[in-house]
Amino acid sequence: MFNKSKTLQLKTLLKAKGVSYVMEAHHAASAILAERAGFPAIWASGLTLSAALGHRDCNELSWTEISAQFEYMADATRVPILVDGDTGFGNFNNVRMLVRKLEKIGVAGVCLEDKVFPKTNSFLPYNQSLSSIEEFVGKIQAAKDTQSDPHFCVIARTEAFISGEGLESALRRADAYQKAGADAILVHSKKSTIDEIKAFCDRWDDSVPLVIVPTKYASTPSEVYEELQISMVIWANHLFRASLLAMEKAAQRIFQEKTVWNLENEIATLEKIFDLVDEKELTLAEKKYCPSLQHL
Ligand code: SPV
Ligand code: MG
Repeated sequence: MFNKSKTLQLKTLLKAKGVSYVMEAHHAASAILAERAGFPAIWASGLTLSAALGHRDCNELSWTEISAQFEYMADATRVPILVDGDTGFGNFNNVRMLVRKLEKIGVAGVCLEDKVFPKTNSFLPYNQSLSSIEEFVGKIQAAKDTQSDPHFCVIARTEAFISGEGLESALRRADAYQKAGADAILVHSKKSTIDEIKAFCDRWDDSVPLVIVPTKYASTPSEVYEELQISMVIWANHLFRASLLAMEKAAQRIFQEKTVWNLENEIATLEKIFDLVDEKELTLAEKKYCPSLQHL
């Protein structure tokens, strides 16, 4: 798998029969853990990446600031990174700049959503206006025309259900986006059941693969994704949520108990940190390239 370029790896996953499961990461460490767990691709989530930097998911951070984070993630892993590109951080011209930058830093694909800039996280009950189909089609075309690697993936995400526009609008938008060149359609829903997604799948013509984000309808059994012939399922925020709770508990306990000793067996060892950043590799390289270095 790893002799394929990252862009081709992502495209292959999108086109493959069966469901691929993709895990969220918000920095290099979480990306490495997702890869080591076996996930074949990583979702660079706008929500968790912003939150990890102390910001809201409404484009408070600039695209250059978060691109720096994407680059750390791409450098640290061999599986493809699919970037949550929000609305493209502006108009079609910002989309072009974004795609150029993402290709340069080794990102395999971008997902663009049809909201207006600045966007608001889909699970907040306000500011969910959509851009016109015409404007978003222009952004998809601009992204596809800009990419230099033919395998770089542009996924068009419709927020028609999120905004309340409903099924007909979702289908109309998705159709226009795939005709504009999108490699896949992400259809999002904030319902606690998969009903909206199922209704969409029943009418979708399968012209391009479908991607979903079952954060709110997380109780859906995975067989249902297979039945609906979903191509990619994104677990969009779960590593961040897991770490948030673990860190909160540790901070509270250490503060209350005035010692770290009681936690020693419940937190990662130092060896685990050294392993995360592959200290062993450097030791071997030192022996090869700098044998005079003293090793205790
Ligand atoms: C993200 O992870 O930032 C997403 C998915 O875009 S959601 O939070 O569901 O909008
Ligand atoms: Mg997002």
